[in-house]
Amino acid sequence: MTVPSKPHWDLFCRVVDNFGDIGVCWRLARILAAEHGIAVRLVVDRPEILDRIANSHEIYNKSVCYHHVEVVRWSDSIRPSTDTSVVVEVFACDPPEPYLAAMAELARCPLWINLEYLSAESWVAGCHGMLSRHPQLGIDKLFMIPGFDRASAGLLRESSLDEQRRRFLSDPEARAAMWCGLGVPPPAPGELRASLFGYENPVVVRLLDVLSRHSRPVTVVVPEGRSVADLSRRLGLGLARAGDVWREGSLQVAVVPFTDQHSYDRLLWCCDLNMVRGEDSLVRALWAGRAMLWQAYPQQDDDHHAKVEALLGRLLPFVEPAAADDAAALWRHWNGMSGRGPAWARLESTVAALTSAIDAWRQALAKGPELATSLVNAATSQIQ
Ligand code: TRH
Repeated sequence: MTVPSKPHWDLFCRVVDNFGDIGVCWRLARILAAEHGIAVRLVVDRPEILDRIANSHEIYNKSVCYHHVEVVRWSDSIRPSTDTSVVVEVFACDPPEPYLAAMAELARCPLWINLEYLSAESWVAGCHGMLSRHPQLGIDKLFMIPGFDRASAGLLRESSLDEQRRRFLSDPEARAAMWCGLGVPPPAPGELRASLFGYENPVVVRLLDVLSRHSRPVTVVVPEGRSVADLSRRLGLGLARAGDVWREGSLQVAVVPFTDQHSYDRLLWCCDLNMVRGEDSLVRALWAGRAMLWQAYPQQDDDHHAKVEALLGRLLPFVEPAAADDAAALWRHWNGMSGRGPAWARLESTVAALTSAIDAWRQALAKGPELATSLVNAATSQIQ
């Protein structure tokens, strides 16, 4: 009996900025390999960035394989093999032209997918699943757009995620070990614990000011990175690296190491309020089901405001009506948008309302499409 060979997929990733590009690619690659039995080759222009989120200390001067994903450095000499069945370019990153030309010459041209950025906006329904033809090579590229409903490709989500989260949260020793690894004591009874992963944001200082006068103790845990640098500058402090702590009134701000994706998930699961940004940490905070404040990647001419409005439009139906205005005002203010300022005095009840809302939204989203499965389904229907 011959064992059917694994399907071979190539994923192309350019690290434009930050961790979002590689973060999404790495997560997608792992799910495809682990849950769909696909042999994945991840072609990335800056594989060393993967070290930060994959917790590996490999040197990337040759291809390496971990979690059953082959990681290779982007080069113009890369070619598809006769086994390559799907090519995913992530975020319109333009695979090398010689690669595309070689693809067009194969006896069976692979399915070519452009995986777009996540969006909550309504245009997704009209664009997801569209084809675009390469002007010279005559091969089609299929647009797959992640999103929040069935008219999109859905959201990345490991099939065992809920179970992992449930097991972790019901294991006090595992939680204590996680806090110990981050160098922060576990939350004291009655404490509000928050995580902060953002871009530069003037509102953070105002929030910290409010939290320093909060009715109960608050710890804000900040992974090393842009938020820490921003805080140091704004507060005029030497708050710079993991282990640094700043205290004022009821508030303490603790800088923790930037961890791998799995450890970051666990931090999100354990916090009462998660301040996240971009794309992948937004989705992870949703799956954590705790109160969440999202900072959109700032764009020229405030183009990101429409993204905030679109996401709010999907969140607000889950927020209890009495708290909806406060929640919306807080989210808009956090993103530098005009309008009514947040009701800081009602922060506690806004966070409580957001907790219920995000958890209800999480459950609804879990019934919707899963992104890696959507790509696999697209590949399967092309082969049939
Ligand atoms: O890093 P980001 O700001 O990436 C952004 C967005 O993707 C945005 O859409 C894109 O246009 C821009 O880059 C260029 O935020 P994001 O998407 O949340 O990615 C962060 C990744 O880092 C995510 O996979 C989670 C991971 N992470 C860790 O692994 N460990 C950590 O300690 C933290 C804080 C994050």
